[in-house]
Amino acid sequence: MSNSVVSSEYNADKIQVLEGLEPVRKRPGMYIGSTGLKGLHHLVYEIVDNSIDEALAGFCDTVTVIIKKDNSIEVEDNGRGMPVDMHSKMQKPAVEVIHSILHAGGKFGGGGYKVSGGLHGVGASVVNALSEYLIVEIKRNGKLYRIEFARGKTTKELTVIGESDSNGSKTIFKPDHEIFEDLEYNYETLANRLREMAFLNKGIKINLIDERNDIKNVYHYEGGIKEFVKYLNKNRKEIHENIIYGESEKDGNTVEIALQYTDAYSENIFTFANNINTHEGGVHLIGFKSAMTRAVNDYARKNNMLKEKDINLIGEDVREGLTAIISVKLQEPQFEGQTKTKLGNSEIRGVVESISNELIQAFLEENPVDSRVIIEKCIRSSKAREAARKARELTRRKGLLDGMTLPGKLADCSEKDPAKSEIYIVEGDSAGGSAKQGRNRENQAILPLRGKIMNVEKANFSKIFNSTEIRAMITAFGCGIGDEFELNTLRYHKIIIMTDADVDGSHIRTLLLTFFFRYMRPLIEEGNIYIAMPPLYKIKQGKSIYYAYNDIELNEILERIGRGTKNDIQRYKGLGEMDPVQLWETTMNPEDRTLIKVNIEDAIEADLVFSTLMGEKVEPRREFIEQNAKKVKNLDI
Ligand code: 28G
Repeated sequence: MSNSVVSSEYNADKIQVLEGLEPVRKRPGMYIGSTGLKGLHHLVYEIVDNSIDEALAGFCDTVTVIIKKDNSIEVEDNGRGMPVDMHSKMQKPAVEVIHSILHAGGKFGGGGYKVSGGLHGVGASVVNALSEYLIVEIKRNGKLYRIEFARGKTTKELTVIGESDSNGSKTIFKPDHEIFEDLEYNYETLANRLREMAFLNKGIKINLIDERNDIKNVYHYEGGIKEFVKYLNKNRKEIHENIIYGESEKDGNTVEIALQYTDAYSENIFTFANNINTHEGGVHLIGFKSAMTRAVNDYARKNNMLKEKDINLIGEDVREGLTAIISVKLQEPQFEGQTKTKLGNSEIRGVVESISNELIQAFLEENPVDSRVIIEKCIRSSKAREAARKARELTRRKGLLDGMTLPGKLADCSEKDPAKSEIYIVEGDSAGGSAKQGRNRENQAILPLRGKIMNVEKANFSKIFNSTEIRAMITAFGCGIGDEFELNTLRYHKIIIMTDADVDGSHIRTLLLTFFFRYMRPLIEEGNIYIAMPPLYKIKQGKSIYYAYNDIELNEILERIGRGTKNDIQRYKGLGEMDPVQLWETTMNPEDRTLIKVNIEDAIEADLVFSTLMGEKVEPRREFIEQNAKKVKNLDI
């Protein structure tokens, strides 16, 4: 059970007895979120969390995760070994109780606490319930013990099978095909989470081994989140050398921060509570932000870089180009928000604020060279923002940027209900023309974009805001941008990117996704962004016309209709080559079109990809493209 209070002085009798495992098999989604790939991977995190807890308690330093050939998983740690003593009420060994009772060791046990944990924090019993088999081996008391389960039921009682001169726990489980649709583990998914775990829990060594194809990785960071910031900035230009880092404890809550400025324009702050990525932010983020603004202003004034007449730097100025990790570990985290990833503990806000303020202040005092560069950067951001505001006011007075005026190029739809409306963002005027003619004008709006949109990784907010193409999107979508983004006023629930199926098209798509990711992220998080799939080939045989969306389909069609000289195969170079009717039939008609929903599972990976592909440094981009030649094709889908 993650995030729950448990006894530190272990005593088998203290385990809370709630219920058997039938409810888990009946409604697996309730316990692991889904029975799709996400849920499948979640099983591993639950088991690993238990090893991490043992490490955080100070009894273990190495965890090894093995993906076996048959997609079963082995997790091993060198902790104390799970307890094997008899639970007096249950008349079962503790390890059996841990694996066969839901909420065992749960909330009301008293004593110590558990820090690590997945969002759904469900523990070994849930993994056991959802596994075709699960085997536990324990090295403890000089002995080697073993117990076996199948679908949550004990199949071999705990027995001593040998001797051992070390301690530790090992669990092997095979997810149940009766529960999970897909049993194939994804190495990258596990690697990303385990790497993150290693960053967030400094000193713990996590080995990941894939026996399906002999891939191995070791994640071990003595520097913890300081190294996390270094990793996130590897494709950016740092503007000062030393990473601001510190850790402090108050009333049993620990706060750890690491930050560094780069020459980028966006801010990149990732927050965690008890090792869980708090995507929706919360009190720790708010506390950190106000500490940051205060510490930077105080230092700038004290050192006369801000004069008496100057007004204070605002939060935005102070966070431009900032990469930061905020990690808090608390006794009883309260998770709120739509996806339960917003930290709610109000008492923590002040704790994070005062600890952050102290740490940042101390760094600035002790590192005058870094400090000067940082303050100068913040003042530059402030000046640029002020200039942008003046420019905006000027244009507003000229009536160019009336919030209500929709862009001239937009062909709007007549439907007013956003839930029934969609907008196609189309590359180029000629394709835009075809789309306007071919569309269903009732609920499909068309916004043609001229040329490439601005690379938002290389421009500041005011420049971005002044781009015609970007302004057209802001007004058409109706929900603002950046900190003031408001999803509720979105005018179309589907925003569909329709670009040519060539290199330029894919570049424009990446530019658009980078913009949405940096400045309109809720659109991606809420699943409002889609990619249209225009066909690659048109095959004509007599009067019949077929469309193929990839080479495999082309071959299938040719097999079906028979290859021959009477086939006329056309490879589309761009959307412009299709007439309005063809565009409608192949790409826009909701009855038979294919749309790919853009979802960003992992904002940290996405950040790395976007900063590599769109950022200033050339070398990492070249390396990335060489290493991921295959992935780049689909990276943005
Ligand atoms: C191999 C797969 C994943 C684990 C331990 C060690 C203890 C333990 C685990 O206690 C009761 C107490 C603390 C959760 C504790 C051993 C005290 C004394 C332990 C693991 C519940 C269970 N001796 N190592 N559980 N508590 N490793 N690795 O699961 O909090 S689970």
